[in-house]
Amino acid sequence: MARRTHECVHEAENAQLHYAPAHFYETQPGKGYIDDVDQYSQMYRESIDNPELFFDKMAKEFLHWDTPYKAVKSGSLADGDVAWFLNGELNASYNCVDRHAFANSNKPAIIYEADDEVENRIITFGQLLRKVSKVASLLKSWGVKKGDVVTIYLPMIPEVIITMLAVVRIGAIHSVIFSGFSASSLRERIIDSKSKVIITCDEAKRGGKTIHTKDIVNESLQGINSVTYVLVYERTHNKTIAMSPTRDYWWTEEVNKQPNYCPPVPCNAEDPLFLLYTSGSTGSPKGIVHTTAGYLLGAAITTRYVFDIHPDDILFTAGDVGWITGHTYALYGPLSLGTATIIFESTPAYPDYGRYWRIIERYKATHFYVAPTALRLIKKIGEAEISKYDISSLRVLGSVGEPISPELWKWYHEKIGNKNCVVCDTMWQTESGSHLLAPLSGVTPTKPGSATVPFFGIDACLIDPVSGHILEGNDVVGVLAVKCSWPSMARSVWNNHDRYIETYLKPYPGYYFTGDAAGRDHDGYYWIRGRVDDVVNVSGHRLSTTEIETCLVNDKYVSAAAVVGIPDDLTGQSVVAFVSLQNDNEIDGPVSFHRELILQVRKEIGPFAAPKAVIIINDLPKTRSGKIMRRVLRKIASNEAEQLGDLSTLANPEIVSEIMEAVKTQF
Ligand code: 6R9
Repeated sequence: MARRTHECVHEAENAQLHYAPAHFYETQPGKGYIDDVDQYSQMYRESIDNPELFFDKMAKEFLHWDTPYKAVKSGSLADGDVAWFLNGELNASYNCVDRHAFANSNKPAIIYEADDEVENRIITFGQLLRKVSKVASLLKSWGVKKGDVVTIYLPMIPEVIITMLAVVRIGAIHSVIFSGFSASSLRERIIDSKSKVIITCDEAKRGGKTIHTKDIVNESLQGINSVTYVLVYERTHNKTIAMSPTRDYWWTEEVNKQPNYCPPVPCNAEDPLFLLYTSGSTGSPKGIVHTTAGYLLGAAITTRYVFDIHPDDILFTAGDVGWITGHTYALYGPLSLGTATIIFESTPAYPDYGRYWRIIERYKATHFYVAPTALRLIKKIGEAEISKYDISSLRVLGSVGEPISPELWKWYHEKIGNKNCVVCDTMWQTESGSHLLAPLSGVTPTKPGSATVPFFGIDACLIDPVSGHILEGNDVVGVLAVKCSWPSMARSVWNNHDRYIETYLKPYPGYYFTGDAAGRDHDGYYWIRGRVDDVVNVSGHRLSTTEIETCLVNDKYVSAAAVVGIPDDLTGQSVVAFVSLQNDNEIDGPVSFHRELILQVRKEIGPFAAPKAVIIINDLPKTRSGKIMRRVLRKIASNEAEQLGDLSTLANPEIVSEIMEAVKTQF
């Protein structure tokens, strides 16, 4: 993988440089923040050569501080003790709400596009301040204090943003669990974070369907006595749901009686702001810890410079707030800048494929930020709807979560952008907090399929995975790493700092390891090639193969399981599970058994993790030391059996032809 290669040169040579179209500049509400690519280069150099000076200026310009910091940065990647803006104090909720409410209380903050359009609402900064204050006061009265973790299990409704801001207003830490997660995933995360308070709703609405959210919470809390309060927002007003008389409280009754103002608690710059669980290469999910000042600064500066956000722009981030994209670019980025954010509860297909475009037309959204998987779906099924709407308010089209192919990039540019917008492919991670690689809209020339160049402060490099040496120069492929800390990088894994060090800082000592492979072409542009660990990316959702395998082997008939990700036209990658059985005579019939296993994954982890296929084989391909050779399974399932590579370490080579047969009958 580390060799100098022509592969990425080819990609780059084929890639035509795209400059921002005239329409982008004509409709820009004011002067761009950065004049040209030379200014970017000069600022980038300063951010790397003198981060103290660069980020001192940024932190003063973008954040409101209650107490000035004493030093800009300290610690090192080698020691895993990175800290930014030492001894400074600030409050994230104040930065996202109060200061904008004081400046212009009638300005829209949250534009809520409900599952059913008749329920749409707009919340101004002034209203947001009151709503956040009330929930914060309630939490305070329940004894929630600085450093406590509050779990939030809510769909994409304004109350999820209100609750997150209320938690951080009193210095507590939120842990938002994506509302598509099952009861057992929720339970595991509640236990790991030691949350005593859960905030949820009676039921959720998505695509016209009702989801029994509170029932899921009830199931997840069975036998957990440490949870003392559950606050239930009345999304559907279904009063028949099961409520514990001593633990569960209705939102309207409790929140409405609270005072309209709750003072924000000054927090240390390095106090945790939130936890967000993400999948890694081992089974149990990790609670990624982000801190107050560095994270907020990263969110604010990337939103402004990458997206070229101006004060009256309207940002439509279509991702769920249960993932990092929603945290950073539906909440903290836009609101810290005082920019309106669209919170979308439904799906792109409900009630029809015109939904996204209707939203953009209705609110005159200037920025649209989405994962390629949604674009693939629209391209395949819903393309005819696009031209029915006036979406000419758009200036920037963002992409996130997985690689966007050059073809899809061009389709996005032409069909959605009408060749009038900048396409902005942003590569980053839960752990990075904000963009790592991304063009600055209107400044950096783009290439379809490349997330282009590093953001300020990101000293990106490629490392030879075999020697561990840095690959200098261009036209190289290796693993993507970062040489120095940046303000919004995750500081730890909740209650497990060793795991943080092991996962991110030990693989290449002195560097932050992203887990991705990438190429750098002759212009210094980066081309992401996907994960090098056991992480699969399905529809932009990050899944651990180990977690799915653990769930499959819980079945009494399964003796071993191996899960791989294979390319999928619609979802980017899809999950294929190979299982061997204890005793296959006992199962009812292969078809119902497959279904049972798929259901088990849906139930244990969530519907989005369900394998596309379950293939029963007699044995898994293993090395002599007993390691499963997933590469063999991946190649066969991807129809690339001619590229199986070196099989000399395989202990049971006879299994290969059997697996090929089993795969053939399945697909
Ligand atoms: C923001 C987010 C992170 C992983 C990351 C990489 C993949 C994200 C990408 C991309 C290619 C892009 N990824 N953006 N790959 N091009 N523009 O998605 O965070 O859920 O933690 O996933 O997603 O593999 O390492 P997260």
